[in-house]
Amino acid sequence: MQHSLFEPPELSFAAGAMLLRDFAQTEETDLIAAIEAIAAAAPFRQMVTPGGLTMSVAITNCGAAGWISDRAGYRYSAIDPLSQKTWPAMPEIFTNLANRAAAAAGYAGFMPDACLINRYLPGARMSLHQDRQEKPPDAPVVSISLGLSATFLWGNETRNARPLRLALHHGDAVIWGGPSRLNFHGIAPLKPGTHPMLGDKRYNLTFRKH
Ligand code: MD3
Ligand code: FE
Repeated sequence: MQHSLFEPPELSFAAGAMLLRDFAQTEETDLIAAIEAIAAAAPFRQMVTPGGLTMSVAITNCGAAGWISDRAGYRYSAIDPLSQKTWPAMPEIFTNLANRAAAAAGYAGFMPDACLINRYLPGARMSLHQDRQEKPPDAPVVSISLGLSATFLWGNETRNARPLRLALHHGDAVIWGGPSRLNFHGIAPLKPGTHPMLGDKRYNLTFRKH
């Protein structure tokens, strides 16, 4: 991805948060192959929110626990509700990438045990929310973007602030920890496009300690 001449490759846009442009770029082929292997065992599916709406983003998980949603609420589960089996194991290249990204942002020793994989097609979005299901709320979250670019919406600790908009491109890593960990955030509706490796898709991996 060609970046603005005026944007540094590392951007600390909020206390405790850091954007690392292109951090995962050299691993793109292996990361995409790993996502596809996970999806072959635990297919992408659109979950229902506690309010009864079907999410536009399709998800799957790998690791000891996966993020799920249904009418009963949002939570982590060791069992995939579709297959009634455990989620696929977290590939070593995932754990290793998340650990290096966290260390580069000042969170040494991060060992994720859950990876949520979001799949966006044109029009899919994620409305402003907080991620508060994780038990150690102090552990950072590492996110990796692949495929089509998206507009990330970054609010503050309340839902009503006008969010900052930040473009996330293929290969970008963002690490969220410390004071920014519980901020509201979301993704604007994905614009149609064609990515050379992923076509009309965007994947986002989020590595967490559940
Ligand atoms: C900030 N995913 O899965 S990643 C999510 O691109 C989620 O699919 C978006 O929000 C996506 O929950 C944004 C960036 C992200 C992920 C988790 C966070 C930002 C975060 C947790 C706390 C603060
Ligand atoms: Fe989130």
